[in-house]
Amino acid sequence: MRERDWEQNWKAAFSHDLSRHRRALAKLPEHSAYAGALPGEFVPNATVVSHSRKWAFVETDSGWSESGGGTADTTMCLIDERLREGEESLLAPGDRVLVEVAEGKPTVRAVAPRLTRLARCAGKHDRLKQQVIAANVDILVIVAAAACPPFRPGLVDRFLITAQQGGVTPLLCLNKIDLVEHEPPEMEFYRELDLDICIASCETGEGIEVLRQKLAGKTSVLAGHSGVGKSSLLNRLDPNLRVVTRELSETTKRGRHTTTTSVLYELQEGIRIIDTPGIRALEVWNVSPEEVAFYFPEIAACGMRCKFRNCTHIHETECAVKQAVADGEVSKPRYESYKRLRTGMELEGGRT
Ligand SMILES: Nc1nc2c(ncn2[C@@H]2O[C@H](COP(=O)(O)OP(=O)(O)OP(=O)(O)O)[C@@H](O)[C@H]2O)c(=O)[nH]1
Ligand SMILES: [Mg+2]
Ligand SMILES: [Zn+2]
Repeated sequence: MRERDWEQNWKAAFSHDLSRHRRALAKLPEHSAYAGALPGEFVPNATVVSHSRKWAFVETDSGWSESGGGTADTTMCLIDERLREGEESLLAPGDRVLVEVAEGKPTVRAVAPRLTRLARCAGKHDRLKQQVIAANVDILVIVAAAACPPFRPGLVDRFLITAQQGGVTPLLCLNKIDLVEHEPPEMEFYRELDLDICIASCETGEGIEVLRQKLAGKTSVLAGHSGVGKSSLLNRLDPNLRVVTRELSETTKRGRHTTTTSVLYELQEGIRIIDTPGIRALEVWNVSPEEVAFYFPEIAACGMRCKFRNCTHIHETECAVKQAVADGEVSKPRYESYKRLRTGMELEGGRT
């Protein structure tokens, strides 16, 4: 694929054909060293739509005139190679950046501090502490399927904590409601939490208008397992988008990881929404046992009264938390969600 084609087909290159995308990157010219110093203070003038290691697609603010390649509203930029990753990813869709033309090429030369983020904490061996999937978003739409793939409350719980950590308001979207007669029973727990819920079907269109209203005028990010219908929801919200979607695998009954890179889309009614790749079943996702305690302060407080200082509040017979749940002092849904997170982590090798 030539650079020019890639410029024109960047959405395709970014969103569904990773190998083609990699080949395209391999053929792109190397960075040319740019002499000017990186700015200390700056006013951002563009928003990252999608990016690779060397290149970023940005949407420039109105008034920015020196746009180079790309379509009318997006510009393909080099990323100044002197920008260094800190503890978090250097760029994520939604990041506000400063674009300047250097040697005739639009170049990302600075990244503004993030107001909010959707991030996954890296595993022990990863280079970055936080892999940021989306930046500066208002709402995290946790997409789960009522069936196919099966509803997984553990993942919803993790995302609820992730939202809290990143300063983002969560919204639970239960999709594929057309496939079941009754909601999964665990939904009862979520209804008792102070949480916005949207029941939807991309098949029948149920709930799409409600979702549209909740997202109007906001920047949001879709997250969830592969195959739950994140990209399908986008297409329902705006049929002009034609984001690539794929059926579940016949053999594994799982999603096929169709979306491979996070991309920011701009829809009507001021809806800005970032589609993300579905997360893999055992991906490390953000929560250490200490954090669990931190995000369940009422459970942590109660746990001070437990007989054992390292009480997990799960297997122990004499446990103040379990007693408090029985007495209705600690909410049962909260405790269930705590338990799912703790046991889920133990299954994944007891990370501490
Ligand atoms: N019956 C039914 N099928 C749906 C619904 N929403 C999505 N699907 C189907 O589910 C499959 C997966 O949908 P995608 O939109 O590709 O899922 P995704 O979450 O974007 O998956 P990844 O990109 O792999 O993370 C497709 O075959 C969709 O047609 C729904 O509400 N009802
Ligand atoms: Mg997708
Ligand atoms: Zn206990």
